[in-house]
Amino acid sequence: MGREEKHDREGRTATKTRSQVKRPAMFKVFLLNDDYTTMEFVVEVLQKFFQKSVEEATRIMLHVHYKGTGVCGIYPREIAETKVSQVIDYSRKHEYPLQCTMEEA
Ligand code: TYC
Repeated sequence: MGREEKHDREGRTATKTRSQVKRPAMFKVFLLNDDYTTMEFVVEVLQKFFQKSVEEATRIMLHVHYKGTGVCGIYPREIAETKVSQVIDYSRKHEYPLQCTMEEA
């Protein structure tokens, strides 16, 4: 019995510790395909805002082009929101309709 009690107490302590150091919610950031944004521009965006190499950026761009959407990265909420705004603002400035969204991972 003594052993069981000790086991239970340890379990409760571990649970409490975990809840006190909760990891932040993470969000996937997606690019959406369209018929007007150039492939070169999408590769540039992936390098500029998501720190991708030209090879990785090209792979992601082609995935989005053929599948309709694709993940560019996974970030805490505020960083994901900033990436979405940066991509949309930069694309508008260059007169491209490129869309970027996020959803909880
Ligand atoms: N479909 C575009 C084209 O053929 C290229 C493209 C890829 C656009 C990915 C948006 O997120 C995108 N020019």
